[in-house]
Amino acid sequence: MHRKINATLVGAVAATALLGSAAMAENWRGWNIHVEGYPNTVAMDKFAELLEEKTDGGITLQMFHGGTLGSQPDAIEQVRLGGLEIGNFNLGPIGPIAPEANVVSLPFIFKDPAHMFRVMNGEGGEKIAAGMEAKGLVPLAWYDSGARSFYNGAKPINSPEDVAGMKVRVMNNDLYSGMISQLGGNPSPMAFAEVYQSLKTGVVDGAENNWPSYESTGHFEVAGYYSLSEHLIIPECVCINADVYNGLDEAQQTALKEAAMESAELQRELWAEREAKSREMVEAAGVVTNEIANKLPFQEAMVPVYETYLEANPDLRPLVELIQSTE
Ligand code: GTR
Repeated sequence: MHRKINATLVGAVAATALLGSAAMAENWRGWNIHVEGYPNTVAMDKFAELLEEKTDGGITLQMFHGGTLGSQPDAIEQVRLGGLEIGNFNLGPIGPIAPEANVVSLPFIFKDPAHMFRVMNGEGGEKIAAGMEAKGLVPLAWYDSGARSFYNGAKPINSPEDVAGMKVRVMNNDLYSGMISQLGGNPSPMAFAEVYQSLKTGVVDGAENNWPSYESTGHFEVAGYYSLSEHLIIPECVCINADVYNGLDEAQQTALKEAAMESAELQRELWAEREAKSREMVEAAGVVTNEIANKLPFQEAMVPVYETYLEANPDLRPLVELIQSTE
């Protein structure tokens, strides 16, 4: 009798231990839009590796690259709802959900990528992060995305008049549609994956992106003029579902943040290299890079875009001013 009870007890304890460890081991899934070898892809793989190491195998992350788990707006929703735990997102398509994060999508708000990082690593970045957290996304680190410029097949773009009448692909965000409209063009919001075919078949006349994305997607093959407007400098995040993050203990949260920060350091190094390489590569393939002598008319045309944003979000004026006054 005694024996039997003991055996049952031992069995029960063992089963609980098994269940316990199964429940404790976290197996996460992560979304990334970019192809193999892209700085973000390499850095997100590094992030997964570091996370597993720093949590002694307590958290594993399987990365899905190339946008195989869906478009970026869909993936952002998935991470917010908890269908996916992690995503490497551009703040562009997060803006429509979190007004604070939309501030980075105001054209020409940043002077250059270094200015963007000074803001994101300071008070401005804290406010933006808080706005994202309130919508279910916790940013763990910021990645570089360079500056975005216009490209098309017909001619170099030197003034807003050159954009007039053009159909231009933008990411899903009313600020970008407003930006193209103010230049006299027709905005065409569309998923990243559809842009190549749309450029090729003439569904759109042009698009805008940074050097590495222009190169890695092959867009340069079907739109050979790259005009250096550098109108948008948008940070990217390693973002996690807020409930998942808040459910972790302190040690795990620290491990997670460290892993993300270390991956971001790597991403920024790789980014600098890739920007130069991508430019070289597409120019060697025949792309014409066009320096825009005077960007002022583009900047002046954006006044109504700022007004619309501030009318809808009067409480965010101080954040806009904080960014503009950050040296
Ligand atoms: C890239 C960015 C992607 C995606 C893409 C796009 O530069 O890294 O996350 O936003 O642009 O234009 O859709």
